[in-house]
Amino acid sequence: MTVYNHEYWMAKAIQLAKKGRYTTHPNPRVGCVLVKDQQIIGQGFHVKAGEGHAEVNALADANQDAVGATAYVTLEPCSHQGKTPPCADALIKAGVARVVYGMQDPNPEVSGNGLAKIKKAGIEIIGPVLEAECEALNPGFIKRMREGLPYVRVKLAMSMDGRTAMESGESQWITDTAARLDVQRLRAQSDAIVTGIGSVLADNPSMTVRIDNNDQEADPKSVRQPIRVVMDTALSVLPEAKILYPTNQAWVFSVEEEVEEEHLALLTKKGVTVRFAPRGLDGRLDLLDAMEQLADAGINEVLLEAGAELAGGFLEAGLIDEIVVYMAPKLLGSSARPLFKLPLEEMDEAVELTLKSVRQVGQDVRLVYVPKYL
Ligand code: AOF
Ligand code: ZN
Repeated sequence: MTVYNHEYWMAKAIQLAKKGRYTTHPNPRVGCVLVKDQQIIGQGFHVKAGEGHAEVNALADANQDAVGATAYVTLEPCSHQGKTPPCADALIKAGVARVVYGMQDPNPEVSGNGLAKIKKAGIEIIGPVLEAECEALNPGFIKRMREGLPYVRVKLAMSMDGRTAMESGESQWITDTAARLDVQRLRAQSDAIVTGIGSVLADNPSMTVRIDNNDQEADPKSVRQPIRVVMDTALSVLPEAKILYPTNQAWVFSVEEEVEEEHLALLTKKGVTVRFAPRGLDGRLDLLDAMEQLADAGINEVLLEAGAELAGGFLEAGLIDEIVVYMAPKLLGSSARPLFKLPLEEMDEAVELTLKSVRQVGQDVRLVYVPKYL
């Protein structure tokens, strides 16, 4: 009999967890396999908040009793009564002999308590196993739990000479269809899409997720629409702007002193959520405060789709966790617009980045960077 190691089974649990990429919000993506005599006897993943957790789904899937089995879970089993009962109790009751976990749950309600409960019941605990891979499943959930902030990805499309639009602002279409499809998936896995009033006034985008029926990865039926958020200091968004529809999923951040009462009443009446943020040190809307408000509302992952000004503001505020840039095989010339507006003069002020991945998407190249200020 081939004996597989813990990493082998945990990798299976990770594959299962990934199936929840587009649906678990605001909960984490979690996978679980139950193994007995080197065979999977049950498997499950968390699909949707309010429904069964991964462990409970794996126990329900088991083709025999789980007495003496090893449970591999990508996240520490929960110990609390949330929308569903504690998974630690379910595993104890099922009689598993061992629990191998991928990472501790950063949720303060759990955070070690699940493991302690299981250990107290005389069950062996092993872990963390493949911790970095398990953490990579939930960058947003983890950041929100640990820091009270969402994980922010900025998506940019640029020419080979690093330009995002012509001087006039004309920007459609720099990248090809394959890259645009990839962006739809990035949107679908996000809880909020954030943009600036500049882009709204210039392009009137809808910023909704449009997943094709033939998409190999994301099922258009289960994909939920992220909320759309406009950073709009003076509340100048027009009530008919496409981004506000449907209005129950649209948010606008403004600075209270700048807002005209009547306009605020009109938008609120339509069902748009208008939130206030204080003025930051530079006199503009405090982006950190706005991001804290989004995290408080359960937003794990933010996709920032903005012009150079707002993208630069996020970068300067230290709020960007990841830069996803699609580079098209085009040259737009020296008068065209850059990716980030940053007031830098000297080489030693340069924002250093770490390259995380490179992939060809159609004729474009997708580059993922992490700013080094993190
Ligand atoms: C697990 N397995 O599959 C998930 C866990 O409100 P509830 O009952 O859905 O609980 C949500 C919390 O449970 C969530 O914040 C996280 O701490 C944990 N999620 N735990 O053992 C799962 N989804
Ligand atoms: Zn649970």
